[in-house]
Amino acid sequence: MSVAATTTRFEPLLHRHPANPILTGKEWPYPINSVFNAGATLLADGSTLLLCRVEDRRGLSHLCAARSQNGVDRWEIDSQPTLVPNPKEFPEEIWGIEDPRITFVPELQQYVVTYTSYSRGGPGVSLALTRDFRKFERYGVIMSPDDKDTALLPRRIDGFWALIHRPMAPLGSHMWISYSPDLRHWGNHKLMLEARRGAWWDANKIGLSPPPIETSRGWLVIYHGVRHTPSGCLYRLGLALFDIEKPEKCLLRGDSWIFGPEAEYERHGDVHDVVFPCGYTMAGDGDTVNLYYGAADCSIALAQGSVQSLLDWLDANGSCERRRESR
Ligand code: BMA
Repeated sequence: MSVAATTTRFEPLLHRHPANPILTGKEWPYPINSVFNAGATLLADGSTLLLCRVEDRRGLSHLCAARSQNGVDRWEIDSQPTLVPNPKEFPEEIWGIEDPRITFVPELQQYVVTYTSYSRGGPGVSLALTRDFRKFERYGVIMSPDDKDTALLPRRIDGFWALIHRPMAPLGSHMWISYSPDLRHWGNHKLMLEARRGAWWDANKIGLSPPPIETSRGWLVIYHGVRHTPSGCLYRLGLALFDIEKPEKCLLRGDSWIFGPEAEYERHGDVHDVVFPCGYTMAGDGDTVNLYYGAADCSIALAQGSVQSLLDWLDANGSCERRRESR
């Protein structure tokens, strides 16, 4: 690590929107506990859809859609839950469904939603297809527990669909990528990005945050790292870049986190010190990224940044994986 990296002031790459938090439980049309960790996408008419994780007053989560013309305010929230756990047909959803990520897949002309289904056996990964966020075709569990933090890449790689996910293992929770011919059967599993060890901010447990951003340089990945401290966990965000045709190959990874809990609504809530993005939209300029994140498991906030600046930061501060040296 260079001296400069340790002593210069960090210029923020992601800027909090002044209207933050942009959605809270107070706006909800029916009684809930909290709303956070939303998947995001642009709809065909240019409006923004957030598929929000809503925790009810039993502690179980479902998903609810909110739509806005500008992606910041005047949200039209479905008057009833949009996707509810259906444990009769899908027993793995018995304790709720959480943390959706949305990928629009041009080949299918559908949105693929991957989400955590909380089963008696632990959290697993489920997948559903939709054209309109009103009707869903559920595929059920595609990755058995413990596994979460998934998103599908928007197109096939060498003829196979590619899914990033985060299985939990006693030696650490790392990001993996798996391939499938049909979105149902998954194999060819590859370790994609490892949690570091020891004192690092992203030691022991990392996971994909929003779906990867496709750039001319590769798949730009914003991931979360979890630091365990005596007063609880700290969720922060880091950056890495992966090969466009071989997405398990890490090209660059930043050493320091780029965004962490600082604002009051991120520091204090049902779970303190959590920033947890599950979705982004890209602005018309093709560079501005609108990152939607759950704050302290209580509200949804927005931060904006430039893809070019994120890539420039990685060029200046990232290195290719140094597995043996750094851990
Ligand atoms: C993670 C996920 C997120 C949650 C975070 C902090 O493990 O379950 O849904 O926001 O913990 O509680």
